[in-house]
This record gives sequence, C-alpha cells and structure tokens, in this order.
Amino acid sequence: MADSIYGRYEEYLEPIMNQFMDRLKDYNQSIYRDTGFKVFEHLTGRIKSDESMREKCQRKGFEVTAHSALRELKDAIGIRIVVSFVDDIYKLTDYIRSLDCCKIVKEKDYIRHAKPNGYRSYHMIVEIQTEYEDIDGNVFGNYYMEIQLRTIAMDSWASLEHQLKYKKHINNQELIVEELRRCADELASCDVSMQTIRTLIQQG
Ligand code: 0O2
Repeated sequence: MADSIYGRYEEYLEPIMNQFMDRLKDYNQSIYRDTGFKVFEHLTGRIKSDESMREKCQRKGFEVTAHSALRELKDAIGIRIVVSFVDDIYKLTDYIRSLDCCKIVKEKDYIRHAKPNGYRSYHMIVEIQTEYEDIDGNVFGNYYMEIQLRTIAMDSWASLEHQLKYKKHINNQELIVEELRRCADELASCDVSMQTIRTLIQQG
C-alpha cells in the first residue's frame, strides 16, 4: 500500500479531531444543563481520505505532499455541526471564537451569502494548538481544521445536492439544478420562520 499523503502525521489527525469534538459536546451538555435546550443536534467528524486529499491537491494546483495536505489545504480534519435553529449557528461561532486553543483563520458565511446553486452553511477554518508535533517541527504543533455549521434543513439539502457531484450522466440536469435552487430558498424561508417562532415562544 502506498504511504499516506499525511505521512507520519496521519496518526495525530483523529485524536485532534476527537478532542475538539469532545469539547463541543461538553459545551452542548453545559448549555443543556443550564437551559434545558441543546445548541446543536448532532456532530460528525471525518479525516479527508487519502484519495480525496490527493485529488484536491491536484485540482487546486498544489504538489501532492504532506506539506500541501496539512498546510496549503486546511480541511484534512473536518467537523460538521448540525443545529435546529439559525441563531444557534452564530452562538456556536461565538463560542469557537472564544476558545484559547484555536485561532480563526478564515470564515465564510454562506448563510447570509448563499452560493448561486443555493448552498448554505457557515464555514470556519481554525488553527488549533495541540500536544502533537507538526510538520514544521513544533512540539506543540499547529493543525488546521474546517468546521461547517448548518441547520438540519441546510444539511439535508447539501446531502441531496452532493449526489449530483458523483453522477457522470444525468437526465434533466437543468431541471434538477433549478428545483434544487428553489428548494434551497424555500428551506431557508422555513428556517427563518422556525427561528421567529422559537424566539416568540422563548419571549413568552
Ligand atoms: P468534501 O468531500 O465534502 O470535504 P476555497 O476556500 O474556496 O479555496 P474550498 O475547500 O473549496 O476552498 O472551500 P468551500 O467553498 O468553503 O467548500 C468546502 C466544503 O464545503 C466542500 O468540501 C463541501 O463539503 C462543502 N461545500 C461547498 N460548496 C458546496 C456545494 O455547493 N454543495 C455541497 N453539497 N457542499 C458544498 P470539498 O472539499 O468539496 O469536499
């Protein structure tokens, strides 16, 4: 088997991801204890596969090396947080910004500025200080992580739209793209209504 693109740093990626996810779960628990409501519904994490990291390096014009995979591209570690209400996304981004262990490197608000196809999510790239050596030789090394935050509606839309990417030949492509766009707008409007209803309920 060929060596992993991440080289000897591969073994650190999963523990780094899991430690960060545990921190988010603890935060969710503490909010639940205080208020009776969770900030997020579920949380998933993945290490980008060797094959898709190699493909992404090539597509973005980087050499296929561990350095490109861990430094030029910043989504070897990916965490997705799925919430019920849009306000919870911004509550979570505030929490992540407040953490001492990480620095926000990049943020993209595809909720206020949806992509032309209708894609909505909040993306953060964070640089996290760890107990593991990094590719620059730092003992308490720095690793990058992409965090995607979405509502349940945005998440189910993105999963459906993602299926298009893997279809080589598809009938009615134009109609599907148009329908997806329409659906994304309708779901966004429902997300706004749900948020308004919740706010009204909470105000009593
Ligand atoms: P995978 O397999 O999901 O990880 P850039 O900052 O533009 O240089 P990048 O990484 O293309 O680089 O940024 P962007 O736009 O923030 O997208 C990162 C990830 O968001 C993608 O990862 C997808 O997971 C998700 N995403 C972005 N746009 C769309 C979209 O239109 N539809 C869906 N379903 N998902 C999207 P990868 O690396 O493409 O793949």
